[in-house]
Formats: sequence, structure tokens, C-alpha cells
Amino acid sequence: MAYQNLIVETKDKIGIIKINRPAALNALNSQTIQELNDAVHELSENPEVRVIILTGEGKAFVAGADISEMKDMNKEEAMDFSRRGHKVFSFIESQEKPIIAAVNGFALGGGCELAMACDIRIASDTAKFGQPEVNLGIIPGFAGTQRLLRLVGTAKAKELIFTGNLIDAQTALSMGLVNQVVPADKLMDFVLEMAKKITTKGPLAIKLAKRVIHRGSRSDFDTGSSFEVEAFGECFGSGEAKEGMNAFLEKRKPKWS
Ligand code: CO8
Repeated sequence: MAYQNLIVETKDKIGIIKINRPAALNALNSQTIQELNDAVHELSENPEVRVIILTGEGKAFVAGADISEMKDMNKEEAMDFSRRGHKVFSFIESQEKPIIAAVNGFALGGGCELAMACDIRIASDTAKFGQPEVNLGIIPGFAGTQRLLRLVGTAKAKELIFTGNLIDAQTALSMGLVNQVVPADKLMDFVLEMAKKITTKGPLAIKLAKRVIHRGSRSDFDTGSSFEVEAFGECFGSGEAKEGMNAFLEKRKPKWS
């Protein structure tokens, strides 16, 4: 598929989506949001791809929703834009393949929200995070209020959202907003290595682990545990578990079908 604002490539079972509007710091306009949806859909349907990496071109991951597109919206249009963003980010979060955000620079507003919709966030040491919407007289609109509080807790989420402060990657790490911080020039190598490692694991196990964690994060403990029991059984029903355990006992690498 041809994209105007994204560069999409696949290599060694890894799909890479690079948001490519560097002149606007990769701000998310409607077209880019739609293209993100389409690209994730395309890669999730591609049987050759096992892990997806999302990153940005230039000095930003994404500097937020596109302010020039939002500025003249009325209430209904804003709600519609917000709903569309929610839908796409929920799709990103819930589709079956792991998605790693390689946060190469500014991840602000909708950009921080996009990173939070990914499964794992690896930040360059030059990245900056924040929910600066209140500077514009608005609040986060792509589920930032909800995902941030779940990741960093209510108090820190309120502090970030009320002050609009930008934080550096180390601070984001200390809050649990990102998984790891790496030097800027090593970011893609590091993320590719992590993605590559995941591609060597049981594909069904990865898919089910993601599904159970995702559904569990929206459920109480007992309900989440019952999802785990079901998925654990499903692993054994597939033959993948037999291959994985036989390979261990036979001291060889598993051959996933
Ligand atoms: N939207 C549109 N254009 C942007 C955005 C953006 N979010 N961010 C940067 N740009 C543009 C600038 O206007 C500038 O364009 P031009 O060269 O034509 O003047 C270009 O990108 C480069 O930006 P700067 O010159 O400002 O670069 P600096 O390095 O000086 O500053 C900053 C970088 C600090 C990132 C600065 O650009 C900035 O503060 N950007 C805005 C950040 C922001 O407020 N983000 C939140 C936006 S609101 C949001 O995301 C809400 C999400 C939910 C929406 C729900 C809808 C209902």
C-alpha cells in the first residue's frame, strides 16, 4: 500500500512503520491517523511479520495531534476526531502482534498517547515526553488521561497533565512510562535486536500472552486469571508447546510452524 505520511518496510519478520512528516514534527493529522490504522492493519495481516516497530523521522516521534487541523473544530468535530483517534489507538493496542515504540524524540500530547498504546516503549536519551494539551486550552483526547494513569498512577498522571511539563527520558523511565532508555544513535539497533528476539519465540505463545495481558489489564484479578488458564490450555492444543518442550529436552532450537 502507498502511504503519504508513513514509510513502511518489512525485514526479517519485523515490520517498521516510520511516521514521516518531519516538517510538522510528525504531528498527527487525520490522514496520518488513517494511514497508521491502515499500516498496522497491513502488517498485522502479513504472515511474514511477527513484531512491529513504530518510530518517527527526524527530531520527533510525534509532537502531538496536528494543531493547525484542530484549531477550527467545533464540539462535534472535536468529538469525532477524538473518537477516531481512540478507535485507531485501541486497534493498535489490541491487535495480536507486539508493537514496540522506538521513541526517537518528542512524544507529546497525541504522540505520548500513541507511544502508550504500544506494548513496549524504548526511548532515546534525547526523547521528551509530555501531555502539554492544557497549554492549548484542551485536554488529552486520544485516551491519554486513561492510559497515563494506568501506567504511572493517578498522582503522576495528574501532575503531567495539569502542568503540561515536558519530562526527559530518564524521568519517564523512573515513572514507568518507558521500559528502557538507550543512547540516541543506538536506538534502532537496540529495538531491532529486541524485536528479533521476540520473533524467535513461539508465535502463538506471544500472541496469547499479549491477549491475556491486554484483556487482564481491563479486568479484575480472577477474571484475568481465567483468561490465562484458557490461553495456557490453548498453547498445549496447538502443537507449539510440544515442539518447544521437545526442543528443550533434545537440546536443539525449536522449529515453529
Ligand atoms: N501540530 C502541528 N504542527 C506542529 C506541532 C503540532 N502538534 N508541533 C510542531 N509543529 C510544527 C510547528 O508549527 C513548526 O512548523 P513551522 O516550521 O511551519 O512553523 C514545526 O512543526 C517545527 O516546530 P517548532 O519550530 O515549534 O520546533 P521546536 O524545536 O522549536 O519546538 C516543540 C518543538 C517543543 C515540540 C514545539 O513544536 C511544540 O511545543 N509543539 C506542540 C506540542 C503540543 O502542544 N502537542 C500537543 C498537541 S494537542 C494533542 O496532541 C491532543 C491530542 C488529542 C486530540 C484529540 C482531538 C479532539
